[in-house]
Amino acid sequence: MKKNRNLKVAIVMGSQSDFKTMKLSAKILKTMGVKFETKIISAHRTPKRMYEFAENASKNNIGVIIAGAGGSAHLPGMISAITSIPVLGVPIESKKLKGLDSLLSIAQMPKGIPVGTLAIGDDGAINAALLAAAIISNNNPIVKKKLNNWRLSQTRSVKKNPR
Ligand code: RP5
Repeated sequence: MKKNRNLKVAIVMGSQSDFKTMKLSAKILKTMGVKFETKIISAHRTPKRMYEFAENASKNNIGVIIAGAGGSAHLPGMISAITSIPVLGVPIESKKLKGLDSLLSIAQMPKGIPVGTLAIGDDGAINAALLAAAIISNNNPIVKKKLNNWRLSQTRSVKKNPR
C-alpha cells in the first residue's frame, strides 16, 4: 500500500463543554506539525452528523480519530463501529462521577469493535494526541522527528534532585 504523508487527525467531541479538555489535543498536534480538524459531534444529539462524519472519514484523508466524550460516553465506540480508522477515546471528567462513568463507557467496549482508551481528562487529551502523532509518524518522518524531539526535551526537563 502506498504511504500517505497527508493523513489528518480528526478531534471530535460530544459537546462544546468538552473543548476545554480537547483543546489540549489540538495544542499537541500543532506542536507535532500534524494536520487536524476539530468538530462537535454528539452520538445522541446529532446522530446523523456522527454517521456522515464516520462514513466519510477515510475518503477525507483522516488517519486517526480522537473522540472525547463524557457521561454515558458512546461517541468513540459508535464511530469505531462505522469506520475501521483507529479511534482513541478520551473520557471527559464529568461533574457527578468525576469521569469514572466516561472511562468505563469508553474502555469497556465488547470485543469486535475497539476503542483505544486514554486517561480521564487533560492527561488523556494530551496522551491521545501524542499517540495519534505516533501513529501518523509511521508514514511521516517529519512528524517522527518532532515527536522524538518532544520526548527528548521532556526527558531533559526532569531534574535529578528535588529542591
Ligand atoms: C456528552 O455529555 C458530552 O461529551 C459532554 O461531556 C457531556 C455533557 O454535555 P453538555 O451537557 O455540557 O453539552 O455528550
